[in-house]
Amino acid sequence: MVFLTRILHRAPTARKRGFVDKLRVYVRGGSGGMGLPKHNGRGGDGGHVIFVAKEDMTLKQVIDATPNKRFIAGIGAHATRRAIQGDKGPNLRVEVPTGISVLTDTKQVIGNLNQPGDQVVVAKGGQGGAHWSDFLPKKGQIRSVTMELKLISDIGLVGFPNAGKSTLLKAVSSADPKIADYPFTTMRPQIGIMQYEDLRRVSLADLPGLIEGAHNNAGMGHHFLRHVERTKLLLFMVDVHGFILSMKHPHRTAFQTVALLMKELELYKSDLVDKPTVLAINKMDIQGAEEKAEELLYKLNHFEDAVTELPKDMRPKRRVEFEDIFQISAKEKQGLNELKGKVRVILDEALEEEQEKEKKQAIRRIQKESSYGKTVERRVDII
Ligand SMILES: Nc1nc2c(ncn2[C@@H]2O[C@H](COP(=O)(O)OP(=O)(O)OP(=O)(O)O)[C@@H](O)[C@H]2O)c(=O)[nH]1
Ligand SMILES: [Mg+2]
Repeated sequence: MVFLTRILHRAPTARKRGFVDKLRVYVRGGSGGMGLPKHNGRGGDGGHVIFVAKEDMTLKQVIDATPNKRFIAGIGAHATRRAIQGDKGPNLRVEVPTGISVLTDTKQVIGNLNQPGDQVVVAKGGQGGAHWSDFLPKKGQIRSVTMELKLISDIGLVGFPNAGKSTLLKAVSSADPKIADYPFTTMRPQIGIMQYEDLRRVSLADLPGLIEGAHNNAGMGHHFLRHVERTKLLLFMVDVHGFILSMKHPHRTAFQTVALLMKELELYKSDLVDKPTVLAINKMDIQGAEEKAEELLYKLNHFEDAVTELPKDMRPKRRVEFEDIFQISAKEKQGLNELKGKVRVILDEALEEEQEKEKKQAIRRIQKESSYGKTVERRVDII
């Protein structure tokens, strides 16, 4: 009962609080200071607005710190008789989350802040007045910029709530996500890095749980699937014992949750179904897991028949073909080395394919350019 009370208490809160992954703000560089004609004095330059990436920060915290979403840097000091050169206006340094792109309203990228400490000037300060400007200062740059959180990770974890996604992330990386025995514990995506012995690093994104009807905004909604669009591999994760959201909802077996995940993916963007995908069957340490895992594997092998358990509109049109299936216990760290190893092989193969494709494209480009070069030469000859 405690469990259910917590679910019912928790789910709506999760939905209400939401997650900000895009934020448009006003930024203005400081104006320059006035020059002083009589003494050939120069006004100080205005300060810049600078975004600085900070670890573990959210866009929500940016809004909380500055609810009016206006960032204005300091103005340069006027030149005076005592200070012929006016002081520069102070820069305004704004802490923003790591992993954002900063874009103009015309979608031009001003900068990508990928590492903590990365910084970008988003609005330049105006120059101070000097003889070349008739001692009149320039205004600072004014614009609206959008911060867009983009998760670029190699692997995206997709699963129902409580499947153990965050437990897996914690077990294989140094990330420290919140883990709890109620659904929707993870409210926003989080990335962890798996490091291999040869120092190869693979990133893994833990996403909030999906449930049936997610495309209709059930649970945390579809929103987060945006972040798996660019991943190279999807890792489906299921609790071998299935899932139940509350007493009002039907219990879904592991097979049904897998089929429902496929359906939600398909409804979000049908080509996601073609992404390389592996399946991790979790919680194999709990009694009775073996038989349930066997049943799941059997049903996956007889997918067309088994999927008729679900109402027609919940059946995926096309099934996801898993590259590999693992039986693990994220909590007891069983089967994780094998999972890590195979996942890497798949990723390395995908990388090789990508490089091969890029190489071919580059060769084609060079061939095109060189044939263009010849034409130009010939034309020159004629002239
Ligand atoms: N017995 C057992 N329990 C597990 C295992 N993996 C996770 N759990 C437990 O299952 C519960 C849910 O784990 P989480 O890692 O928070 O699940 P999640 O998929 O991230 O859930 P959401 O963030 O709500 O989507 C926790 O109580 C975990 O301790 C496992 O392999 N075995
Ligand atoms: Mg979680």
